[in-house]
Amino acid sequence: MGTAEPQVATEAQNPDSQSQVTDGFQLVIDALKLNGLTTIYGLPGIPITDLTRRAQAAGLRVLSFRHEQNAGYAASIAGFLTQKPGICLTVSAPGFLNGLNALAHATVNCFPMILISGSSEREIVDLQQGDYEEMDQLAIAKPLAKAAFRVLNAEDIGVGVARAIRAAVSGRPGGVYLDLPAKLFAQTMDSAVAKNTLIKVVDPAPRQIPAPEAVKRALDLLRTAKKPLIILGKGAAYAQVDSEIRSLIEGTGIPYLPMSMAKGLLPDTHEQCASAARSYVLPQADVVMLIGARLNWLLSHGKGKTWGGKSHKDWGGQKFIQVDISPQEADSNVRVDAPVVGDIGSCVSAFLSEIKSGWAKPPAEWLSAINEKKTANVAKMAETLAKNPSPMNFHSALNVVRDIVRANPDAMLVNEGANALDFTRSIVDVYKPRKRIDVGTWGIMGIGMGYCIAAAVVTKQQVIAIEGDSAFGFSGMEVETLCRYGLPVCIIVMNNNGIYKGTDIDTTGGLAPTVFVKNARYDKLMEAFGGVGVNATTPAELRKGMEEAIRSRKPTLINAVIDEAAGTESGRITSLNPSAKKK
Ligand code: ADP
Ligand code: TZD
Ligand code: MG
Repeated sequence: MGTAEPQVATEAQNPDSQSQVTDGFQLVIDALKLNGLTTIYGLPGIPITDLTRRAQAAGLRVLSFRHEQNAGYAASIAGFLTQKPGICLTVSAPGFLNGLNALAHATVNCFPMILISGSSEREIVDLQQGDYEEMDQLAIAKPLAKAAFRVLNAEDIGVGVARAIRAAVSGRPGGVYLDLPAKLFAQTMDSAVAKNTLIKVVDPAPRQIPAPEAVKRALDLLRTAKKPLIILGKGAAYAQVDSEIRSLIEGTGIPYLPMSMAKGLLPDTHEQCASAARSYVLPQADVVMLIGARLNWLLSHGKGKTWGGKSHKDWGGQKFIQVDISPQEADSNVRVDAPVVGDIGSCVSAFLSEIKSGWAKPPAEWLSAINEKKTANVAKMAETLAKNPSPMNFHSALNVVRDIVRANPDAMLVNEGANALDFTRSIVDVYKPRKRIDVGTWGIMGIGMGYCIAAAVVTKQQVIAIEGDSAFGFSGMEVETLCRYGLPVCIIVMNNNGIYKGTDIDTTGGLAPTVFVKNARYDKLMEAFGGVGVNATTPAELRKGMEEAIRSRKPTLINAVIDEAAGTESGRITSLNPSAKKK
């Protein structure tokens, strides 16, 4: 934009100079670096353009996006993958608002993230005198963030960053907003004095040890179970105590269900994995231990027919044990008989030291009943997957993806859409922890390319993204970013010509709101920026395209042409759709 950027003391511009003076820009960079926060997902402009340049010059990795929402989603998932707050950097008002969706998403999903936005002059904003990009950003961020702070003076930058870090990662993680007004960046300070104001946060996410009596109560209850079940949620994946969780599952012999992003915590092919018998184990189980999973809509609120209740509001007969860092989570939907409050690492370790002295495996009838259901369902699915219809459908395409993921278990799997999400979740097995990242608690569309970029940057592994054609559209322009940074991302657009399917007809003769241009070629978008585009109309073409993408590690987009009639409205959650319910 045409307005002059804030002037910075020239001596401070070169971070390597022997200058006695530093400035706000430099202090923000120093505070982040001091705390090991070395990647910024952002989009430059007033007043943070120089912050992005100087951060890069100071050795931080600055990834510049095409839209702040995607930078924000990238930061949020980087937080999930690393247990350090992902940093998203935006300009004021509109850039801030574009980033805000991701901040709310981080808070809702319990991902640590810090949204840092430049803002306009307080004096003008507060008198509402019409400043450039005027907005009271702090007030707007507050209800959507776990915490929100503003720093007015350079000497407070250290404290501001430290508070933001602690708020993001301690207890239940979440999104934190840090407001940095334009005037702050140009403020100068004596370097030595300034250095003293910075804080390297000690123990930002302290362990929270569960009370011994809570541990005992939980295990006593679990011991009484005839049909025990463990549910692993994304909190369990976040905690990064994979071998302890595996020991708990294997040591007790209890069947388990992974929530979507907990898939792979143990390989989905594990003999105790009950995913293929989900609709059998939920209503049948008598004692359920939730580890880092909430009884929200994704688990039908712990009641209703899913859980063996007579009607949709009736409770089943289950008793619940809930392991969670938030002391407020228990009883949020149904009664929790044994809450265990603490960090998952400490809680699982406490369980392990108790069960070391002996644990009776669950009754054989329970295990064999589950196995019977599993075997039948797996056989039914194998039959469906083996078909090769023309045009290709979700199953025949995902059969290929399933093979490729099995052969590349270290690859990151990003997934969004409705049918494209639900079918992928149930068909494509995940073999290692934190390899599957998806739409999360809100079932949000638009996380795709931001997640791909962060996943590639954080893990350096191949990324495979399975995207509905609608879902892809929310962040599609970031294919330029993928190409610019040369990231090893292979996107498969499951192109069924629309939202849920491409066959909807508008009875007034116009276009149905759910349909898109027929036979669109999303692969050409990738070619526009020098990446590889592939149009796949058969499973064989899809397989060839994916194998080549993984071999070359080039940004690749495969337009997978899917039968436009193959999907169902709202995928698996049709019952939540008001009009469909009426029918
Ligand atoms: P899912 O969608 O996979 O079921 P949720 O997002 O609903 O998972 O639940 C995650 C839960 O994990 C949250 O209630 C959160 O408080 C909890 N959590 C996150 N990190 C930890 C941790 N380190 N220790 C204990 N609980 C955690
Ligand atoms: N907007 C946002 C941000 N999130 C949403 N979840 C929606 C809108 C509503 N929505 C869904 O819940 S899924 C979906 C939308 C628009 C897209 C489904 O179409 P798709 O997938 O092409 O991505 P399928 O394979 O055609 O079902
Ligand atoms: Mg679609």
